[in-house]
Amino acid sequence: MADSHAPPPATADLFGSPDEEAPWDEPIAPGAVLLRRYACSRAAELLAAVKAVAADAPFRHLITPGGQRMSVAMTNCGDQGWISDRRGYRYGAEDPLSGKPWPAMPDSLARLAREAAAHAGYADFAPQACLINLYRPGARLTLHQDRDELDLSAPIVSISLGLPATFLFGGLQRADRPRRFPLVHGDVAVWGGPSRLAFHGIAPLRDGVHPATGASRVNLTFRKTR
Ligand SMILES: O=C(O)CCC(=O)C(=O)O
Ligand SMILES: [Mn+2]
Repeated sequence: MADSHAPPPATADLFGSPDEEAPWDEPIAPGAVLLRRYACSRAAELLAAVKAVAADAPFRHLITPGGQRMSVAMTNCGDQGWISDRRGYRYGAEDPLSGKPWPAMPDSLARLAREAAAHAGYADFAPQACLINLYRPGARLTLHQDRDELDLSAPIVSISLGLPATFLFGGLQRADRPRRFPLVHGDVAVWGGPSRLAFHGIAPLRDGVHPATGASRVNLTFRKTR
């Protein structure tokens, strides 16, 4: 073995594998923060949970009220799931594909969302919905507000896994020019308070392959719906 006496890298003990960085916070607006690499150490567990959810409630491309097929494929877990169709955007307790309740939110997901919210200054976040977005290269989410929730006092917690993406984060008016932030595997975005209704989106995903997810990006967005 080469160099068996070399000390382990400084982060090895705390963060599991030597190539994992220690997380750090990057505030981006009042009430909004990027928790850089916050979910890295739990990514494998999160992706296993996503796989189990998708086995029950498969990813599908929803249709917007305007009749467009969304480029991002979606599914949900939790008491409520976000859906879109010709009738509009809304939350519902059942998966319209199966008529059955959405799969329960795995504890690993709920726990991480709650901890991330608390870390960002939002104590006692109890998400009822976890929307899971699957992006393949070219998929995008145009600028929008998350405003289908009845309780806007709770923040949004959004975990990025797999391929990197560009997060567009604007202001409270659609016309406010969004700033662009790279989001990579394990980053968690939390926004609430004065930023709860900020316009945001994801630029078209670029080609690539990630060791954890292959040619895709997985995003988990946690919300208190009512
Ligand atoms: O994929 C992301 O990072 C953002 C997802 C999002 O904004 C949404 O699902 O409403
Ligand atoms: Mn959103």
